[in-house]
Amino acid sequence: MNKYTKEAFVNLLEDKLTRKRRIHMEDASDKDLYYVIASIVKDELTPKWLDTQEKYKSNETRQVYYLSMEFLIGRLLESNLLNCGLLDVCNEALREIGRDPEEIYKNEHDAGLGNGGLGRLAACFLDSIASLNLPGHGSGIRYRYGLFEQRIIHGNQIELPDYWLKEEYPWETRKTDEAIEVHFGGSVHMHKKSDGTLEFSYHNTDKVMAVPYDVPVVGYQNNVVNTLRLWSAELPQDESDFLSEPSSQYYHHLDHTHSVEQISGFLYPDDSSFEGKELRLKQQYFLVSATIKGIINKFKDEHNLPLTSLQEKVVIQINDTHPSLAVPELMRILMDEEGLNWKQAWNVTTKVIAYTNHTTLSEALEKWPVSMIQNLLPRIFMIINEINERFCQGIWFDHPELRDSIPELAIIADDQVHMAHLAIVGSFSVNGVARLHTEILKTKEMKNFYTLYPRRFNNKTNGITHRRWLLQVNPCLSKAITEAIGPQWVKQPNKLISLLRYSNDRPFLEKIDQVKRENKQVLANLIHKQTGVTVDEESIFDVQIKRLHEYKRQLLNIFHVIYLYNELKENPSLDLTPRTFIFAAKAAPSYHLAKEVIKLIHHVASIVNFDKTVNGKLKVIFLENYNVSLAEKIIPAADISEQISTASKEASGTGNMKMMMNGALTVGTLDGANIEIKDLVGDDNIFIFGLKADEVLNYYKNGGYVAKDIYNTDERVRKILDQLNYGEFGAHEIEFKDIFYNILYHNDPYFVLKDFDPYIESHELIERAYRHKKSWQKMSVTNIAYSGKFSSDRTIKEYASEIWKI
Ligand code: 26V
Repeated sequence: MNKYTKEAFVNLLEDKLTRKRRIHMEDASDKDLYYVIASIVKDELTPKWLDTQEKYKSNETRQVYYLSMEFLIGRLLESNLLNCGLLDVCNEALREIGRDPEEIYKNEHDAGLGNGGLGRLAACFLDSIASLNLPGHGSGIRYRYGLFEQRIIHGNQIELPDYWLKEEYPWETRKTDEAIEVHFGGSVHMHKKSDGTLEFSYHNTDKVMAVPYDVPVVGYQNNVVNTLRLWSAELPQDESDFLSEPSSQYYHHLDHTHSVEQISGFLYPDDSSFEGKELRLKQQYFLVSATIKGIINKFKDEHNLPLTSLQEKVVIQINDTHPSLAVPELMRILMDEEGLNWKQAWNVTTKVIAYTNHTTLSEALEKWPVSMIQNLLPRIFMIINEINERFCQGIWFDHPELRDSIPELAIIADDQVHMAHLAIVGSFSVNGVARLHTEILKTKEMKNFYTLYPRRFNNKTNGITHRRWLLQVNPCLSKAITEAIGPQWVKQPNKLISLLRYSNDRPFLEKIDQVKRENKQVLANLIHKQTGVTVDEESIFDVQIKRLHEYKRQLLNIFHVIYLYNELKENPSLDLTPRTFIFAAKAAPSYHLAKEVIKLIHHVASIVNFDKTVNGKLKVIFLENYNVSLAEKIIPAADISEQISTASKEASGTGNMKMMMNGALTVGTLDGANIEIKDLVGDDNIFIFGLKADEVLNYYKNGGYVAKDIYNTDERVRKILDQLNYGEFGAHEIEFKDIFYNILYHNDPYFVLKDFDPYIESHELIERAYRHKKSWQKMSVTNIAYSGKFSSDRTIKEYASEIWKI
């Protein structure tokens, strides 16, 4: 795949710089080079993009549409270069002309169109779908503002707007001629036709244009380029004409005009807690309606088939319930616009739509007020109502044993529409994202639905693209792996298992160790640059990077740090392996306790990092503005991966997989995919601690744990909590009463105190293990070797063969 020599690539750069940017190489800024390289990549991929789409048109197989309110894609230049087979030559060419590739690539603003795991998963899936040469399309929203940019001022999180489109985004192509009209509000008129059937028409709706912007999704060196279609909301042309002609509707329309562009204005930042905001509902319907109309138009264009066979050509995977209005919207189009009857439309819909669940946290479950849906989407509400009626009647007649459960199962109950119920009833597949999570869905959270539809439920353990998260972010480790076992692992990540043969190979282990040290050095430099704190590269880099949430228990981690600090204060000569605790996390803007934890981490850092008595044995670092690009720098340098959620709460986790793949050892609870990591690497290569899921769930059911008992009996815990309560941690008095009260007076809802002791014990084991360099390296290699399972290629193959049938 060596299309260019280094010299040819340098010439190409020179040529493009003069022609496109009218500038000489010597005068080109990093940004000039960024745009020029992006343009070279576009030239490379455009013919492949056209070919791929042409091929999809003519071939007869089913195509998958991945519908998601979030795609957290991060930067694309480096990964597109990699997938096009141009990364090495481009890097060499840049170095040849005295430029640092990294300085160039970082001119791309992260596309932060997602909150965390769910959005990043969607991005990894697109990479795998294209790399596996599967006909798949992503569909999302082109938010003008991505997830907020985080700044920390005196320990407080400040949110700034993320205007990522400020400068030209080179990867998108606007497709004005494929714009689609989406309708909100208005009223529905019903006519009885001569044959007795009903016909529905809509009046006085507010119209919004959904304009697609296509972003290429490049497969790994396989000539495939798929599409991520991001929809932008605009005012329809005739609506703006209307404004020049005042009428009785003038103010209504003026209001509408102002609200239209808000639909694709910003991404909601409150992951894992549901708020019934109307604008969010508008966003969801906007995505769903534009996507499904687009799909139907294409189906009619490309196939000479009746819409009753849509399921032969189309499958729609909905990423959580956020796009679950796909169910009534597809019904609406099939019936009102395409003339199918209910039975036909329902048959098609329930063969086209598949639903992935990503959380069992009750506060995250979407329930929209009936009145809101009724006003905003009157026809959609009628259809949901009918689905609900038929569903409840079906239980009454066909499942008398579940009659008492109808109120819990109903789609509409307590004046709310339960989107998860709608999604389950309206789809042919319901999947969880890790084995434990799926079991909890089947036996607890959605038990009755599982009784109704046992064959619908299935598990698809998450994965991550090893191309970005190993090959791209850790080139030196990748090179060492390839030198040992050959390059096949790149296309078949399961082949990483061959590394087991090297787990006692001195030179290999030393090589791996050296790479880790270099990566730590790079991260140490970044830490120094961003925080002014010097960290010891010989120390254990102990990393927890993820959204800040009580259930993820960053608090448990910082309690461990406070405990170690207290120990050192009491006994400064304590023999402790130096540790660097690295945190990065955004809190939802309205999540008070999460913000208090960020403040606490900063407070602890401000004391520990400058206290001479600890003698550099402890450092606490919080890196602000956690996003994909920052993750790419931290993950290759991690020794310890903190995956310490309250068991049963983390559906899967994917950061756990990324760090494992880069040789970090996990300290974690038996939660989400940690369990599957443990099953592979074995107890000796992971540090598992704490309550198990069933224990946690039993506590919730029966009560039985009293946080105060631990406060009263464990001196270490009491000391920490008192320090927080009385502001006695460190010299300056800062109190953390809300944290104190939440633990003692809300009875520690996430079991931080209950798991404290076993967590400390695990860390003592880690401490001892790290002293035996060779066995640590062996454990590290074992983790890398087994990480192949967590390539999203494996996950996507399972989706493709078991759900999508493509
Ligand atoms: C909910 C909401 C509520 C309203 C506004 C915005 C918003 C955005 C996202 C969510 C759902 C959060 C669910 C989620 O992100 N789940 C995570 O999914 C990962 C991928 O499957 C998984 O690894 C994590 O364990 C799980 O927490």
